[in-house]
Amino acid sequence: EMTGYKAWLRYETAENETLREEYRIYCSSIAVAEQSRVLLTAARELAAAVRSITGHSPSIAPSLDRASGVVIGVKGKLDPELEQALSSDIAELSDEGYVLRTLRAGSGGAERIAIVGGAEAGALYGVFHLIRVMQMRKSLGGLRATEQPANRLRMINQWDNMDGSIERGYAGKSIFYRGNAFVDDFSRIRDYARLLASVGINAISINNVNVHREETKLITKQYEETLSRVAAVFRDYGIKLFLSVNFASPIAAGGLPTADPLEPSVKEWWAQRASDLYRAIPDFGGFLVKADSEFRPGPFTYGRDHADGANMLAEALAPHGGLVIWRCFVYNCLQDWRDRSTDRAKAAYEHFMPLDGRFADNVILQIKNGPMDFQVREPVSPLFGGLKRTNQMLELQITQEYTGQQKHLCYLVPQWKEVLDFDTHAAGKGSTVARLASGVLRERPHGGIAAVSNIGDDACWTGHPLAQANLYGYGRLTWNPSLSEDQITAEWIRQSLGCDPEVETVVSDMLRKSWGIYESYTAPLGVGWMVNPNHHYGPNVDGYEYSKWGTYHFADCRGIGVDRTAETGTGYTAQYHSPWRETFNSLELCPDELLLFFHHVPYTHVLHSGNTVIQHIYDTHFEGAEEAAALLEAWKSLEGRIEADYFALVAERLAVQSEHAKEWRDVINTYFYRKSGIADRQGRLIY
Ligand code: GCW
Repeated sequence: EMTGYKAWLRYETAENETLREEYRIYCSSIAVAEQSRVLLTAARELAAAVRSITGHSPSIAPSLDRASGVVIGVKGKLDPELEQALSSDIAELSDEGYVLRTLRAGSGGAERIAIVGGAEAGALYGVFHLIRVMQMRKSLGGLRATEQPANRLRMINQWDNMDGSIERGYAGKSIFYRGNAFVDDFSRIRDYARLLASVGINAISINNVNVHREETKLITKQYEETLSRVAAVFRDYGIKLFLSVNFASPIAAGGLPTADPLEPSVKEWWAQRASDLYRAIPDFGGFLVKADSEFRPGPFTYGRDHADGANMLAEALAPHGGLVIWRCFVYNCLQDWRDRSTDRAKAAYEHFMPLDGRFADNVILQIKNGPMDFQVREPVSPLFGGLKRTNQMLELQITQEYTGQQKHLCYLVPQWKEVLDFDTHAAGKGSTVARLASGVLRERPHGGIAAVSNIGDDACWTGHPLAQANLYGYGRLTWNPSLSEDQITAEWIRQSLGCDPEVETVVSDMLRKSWGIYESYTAPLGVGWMVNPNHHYGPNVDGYEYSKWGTYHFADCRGIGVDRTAETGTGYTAQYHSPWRETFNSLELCPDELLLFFHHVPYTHVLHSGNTVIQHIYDTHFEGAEEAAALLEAWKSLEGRIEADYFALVAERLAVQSEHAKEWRDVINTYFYRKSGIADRQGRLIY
């Protein structure tokens, strides 16, 4: 067994005999009446978990009679007695929702567990809930849970290329492709589907949004048969398949002279592609599109706008119930660094706000959490509060492009919680990103969350074994954004590393602090970047300073930061609703952690913390490097409590982080000492 391969589905045998016996009795048999694929998946998943946790194989049968056991079913198709007993629990259940409940079968009957989905997928999620309870070593007596997912779309975006590489992947090669073809053996894809379904993911796009030559052909006849087999693997786990498409496909794959979205031949071509795809995959999800972004083709070539482009694809997919997910990561990536009037942060809002209300009902705009690009700290994109009459989806990045590339520990659940909880004030108090993305606030027909995956064919999936916690936490948050960080962390640790309280204490502390630690030794106070160009790993303060990418910090001998205020800066702050526009615009009110994102200040500017900016830079970088070293020490205290190979793998990564944090510390501190000429008050070593 490869180290870390089972991730949070380890199903360790319960050591406590009483609990083990309880689980064995409750789960001695599994009844599933309907022979649908997803319900069979659910029954098999539960049987495998019970076998592993209790050492006994449950029987799987169509019904339970009066014995104890687990009934897995779907609302409206239960036996009448059970349907009656659960009537109030299941009344409001949506398709993907479920009821999980311990109850007695008739008078004198045995206690049993009912898992009832609104539809099949709900039952599968209910099963994974039950497995989670057992893995957390909790009693099954008195279980009564009703769950509904907060988001309709809970999606993963793979940035996999068919040559087997993964854009911004830090965990090996693709599990989907090798040598410009699909892999022959889908068993790893199936294992991935299990992991995803276990945390509630229901959609996946399987190729990079930068759609290259071979990938452009994925929507043609050539790949129909293979794709339908891939879709079947995911279908068993309630996950819909999406493809990223090249907007210029009519030219590149169809031999047409144009890809103009208003050209009838172009529309026909896409409509034909769509109907062929749906013949092969009747529940195909739809297209994910990166257009007119970082040199990708798009409607601009033809003098059309994004609504023209998206709606044309939407029209092709609509007859089949498909969706167009259109990314808002659109900005000028050929900026002149001397041009101070252009602000990349403003771009998404400027491009898409004027189109609000023009997108078809089956179009969803996918918006990155921040206005720049997945930096360790950014404000929330103002487009979330802006759009009123457009379906929206939040895009997060699980893969750690700018947060240590799975060499550094950086648990992103706290960052995502901040994003989801951010109150845009778009429609008064409580207009959170979570409610805008789900579509609840604006009563939109579609919405959800997508994130760029962090997995590859690495033995433990994620390069850094502890980076599995990010994939786990992401899924859980898409299901329920109000889950607390503590709960998610505890769930992940117990299921992945066992229920040793010492392990839980130490690892949860490491995870909780890790984002802050990473932030403290990298780019300061929200300014971002300062990484090496292209690969984005490691410190390079001016790496992007004189580039075309619109990513500047403007440090000179007096100060640093980007003036985005209305009065003297780029005016970006005006894209927010009150009170954020005033808060961010004001030097006094702006939160410290975002100060340099919004303001250009002298190094001697005093923060709310009471520290000057320059001293803050020195302090956080010295402390951050120390805290990174302390992560390794904390982990070492767990030696013997964690499986040896896993322990060694994590220790190795933490040692790399600890060394590399010093590199960050010294490069950043030296740079600012040389720029500012201001000494560290504590006289520590700066080069
Ligand atoms: O920041 C950039 C990444 C690109 C990525 C792009 C995007 C897929 O560096 O690698 O391309 O974001 O989100 O489209």
